[in-house]
Amino acid sequence: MNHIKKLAVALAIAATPVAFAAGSVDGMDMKIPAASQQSPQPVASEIKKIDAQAGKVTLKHGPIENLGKPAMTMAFPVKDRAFLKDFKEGDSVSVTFDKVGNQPTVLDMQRK
Ligand SMILES: [Cu+2]
Repeated sequence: MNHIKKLAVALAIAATPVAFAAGSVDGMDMKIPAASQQSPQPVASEIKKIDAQAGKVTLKHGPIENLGKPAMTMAFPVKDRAFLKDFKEGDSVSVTFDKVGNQPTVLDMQRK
């Protein structure tokens, strides 16, 4: 009777580290890609055209990693069109992009 109890305890101890290790590896794999995709990073861009009335700016932009977009020249809506008056065509800027209502949008723009 007594040696059966000892065997059960030994099996429980042997099984525990295996389950623990498998769980912590899964947790690490899940967290890294989710964190790197979500935070917008400033993107080096050049202002090609400003349409203050429409609240749009045409930018030659570098890769936008948080939106998964390659470098190209295209028009974006701006979140706050009032700040467009501080810029002119040809300015080199750092631009923060994110999706607003599923549309890539300029959140912030700083002259370099
Ligand atoms: Cu683009």
